[in-house]
Amino acid sequence: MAGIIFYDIPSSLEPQAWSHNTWRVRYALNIKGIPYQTVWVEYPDIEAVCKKIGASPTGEEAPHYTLPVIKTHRLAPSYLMGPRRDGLGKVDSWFKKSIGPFLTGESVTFADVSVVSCLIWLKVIFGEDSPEWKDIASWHDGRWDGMVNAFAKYQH
Ligand SMILES: N[C@@H](CCC(=O)N[C@@H](CS)C(=O)NCC(=O)O)C(=O)O
Repeated sequence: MAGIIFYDIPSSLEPQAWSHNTWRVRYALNIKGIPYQTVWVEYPDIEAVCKKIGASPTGEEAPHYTLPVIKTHRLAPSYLMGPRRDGLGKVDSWFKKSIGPFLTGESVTFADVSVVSCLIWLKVIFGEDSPEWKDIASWHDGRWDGMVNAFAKYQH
């Protein structure tokens, strides 16, 4: 299933979408090639649907609920994490051939920087206390958490 649900307002015309506000987002998603699934919401139902999915009102008076709204799914961790673990397994095999703590030995090289940049990215987007980062930190005998920690002094 697409990771994004896009709430749009239907018409009986062809194409079904009509609102310039929602077209702005539909065009943007299509131009970027981002997959999404449209949920059509009749105009009188906009407020109820927004409240149901936890979307914030766009106007403060009343409050006023409007579309477009997009909602992102949390993708199943196995979908995200399996390929990451496999990819890092390959990197782990390179580390195992090294005679030091870093990829090419005792000193940090740009290869380590590339690896740690991906790791810090995952740690930041998932969150330090997230199940996803805790999972990654447990892989390959804790190598990845160790690498991020080894770079802590450069993390500013
Ligand atoms: N600030 C919003 C406004 C969107 C907006 O006004 N959407 C209209 C449809 S074109 C709407 O949902 N109106 C619902 C209502 O007034 O009850 C944006 O630009 O996305």
